[in-house]
Amino acid sequence: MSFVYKSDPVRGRQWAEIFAREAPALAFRIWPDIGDPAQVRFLAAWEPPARLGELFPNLQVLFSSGAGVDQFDFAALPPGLPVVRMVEPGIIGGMVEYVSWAVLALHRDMLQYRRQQAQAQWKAAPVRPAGHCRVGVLGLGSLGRAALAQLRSFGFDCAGWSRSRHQVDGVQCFAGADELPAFLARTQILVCLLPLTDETRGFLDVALFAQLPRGAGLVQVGRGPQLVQADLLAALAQGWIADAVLDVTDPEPLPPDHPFWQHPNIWLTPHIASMTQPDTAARVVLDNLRRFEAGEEMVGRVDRARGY
Ligand code: NDP
Ligand code: OXD
Repeated sequence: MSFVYKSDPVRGRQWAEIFAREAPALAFRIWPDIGDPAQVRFLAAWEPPARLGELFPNLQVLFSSGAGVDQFDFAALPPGLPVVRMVEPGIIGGMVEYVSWAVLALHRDMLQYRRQQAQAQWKAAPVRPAGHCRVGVLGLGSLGRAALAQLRSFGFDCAGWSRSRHQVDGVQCFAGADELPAFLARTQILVCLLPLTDETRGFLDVALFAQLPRGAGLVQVGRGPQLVQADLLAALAQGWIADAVLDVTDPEPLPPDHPFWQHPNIWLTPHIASMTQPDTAARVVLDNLRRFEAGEEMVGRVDRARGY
């Protein structure tokens, strides 16, 4: 019985060490060294190979090596194959750091100070307490909730929005399309931590931006295709959005002449908000294998019909 890893091979070797220590009976193989395909029961991949069901006829679980699963073509996967996304402390910690940095940067006018420095300008803006700033997070999943817990600790006035109803300590929770306008109307810094699905593609558009208070900040850490780029440029030009921090774009990277690169009100980072950490991820996957064998629910099990 074997486990195939098909993602960054350097990180794969770190997984291999942990598997060898903690699950020596399970052969751990790094793509393309797959051994006998009929022996492959588990696959961890960012992009699964084509014709997965034919290649690995006895595959029992597909693990995403990242938090997102939008890179999977669900229709091409064997029907009924369990799919599990990555929910692990390393990726959560990285996202908490990035969102904290970005929200603090927007709250403390750091993009304005970058612009001023380029003009050799020494000009202070008033410092407002975090408690006077209303932050809203789209998505109350493993990453959204963790980011909100940290933002609360700075004292921000926090809210979150999700498809289904959640209760999160100290966070005003909104749910569903009906409550989106109220969530947006109160949100001065908007963080997007939604998965990419048919419903969230193009979600960050002019209609949404127009519901935010004028001069809002945007942090986009979900997926590039959720943002309508022309609408962001228009919202920035009109002042509906004051500044934006974008970690994800469509495509990645943007072409060299794309207006986002040189835009004074956009801070771009190259999809580095968070990354799966091999040591913690391998242990989480091993725990999920134990759960699978015991017939228990695996952490991060994806609802294939819902797309996340
Ligand atoms: P989860 O699946 O745990 O959470 C997703 C959340 O989004 C849930 O609260 C869900 O609502 C909500 N949601 C999904 N669709 C809708 C919708 N149509 N309307 C309202 N709410 C919706 O995901 P994670 O928190 O683990 O990750 C979120 C995303 O972050 C990933 O899919 C990935 O795209 C991105 N990411 C980006 C990284 C980066 O480096 N930039 C790194 C890692 C992840 P409900 O709770 O009701 O189901
Ligand atoms: C992920 C990512 O989904 O890095 O893990 O974006």
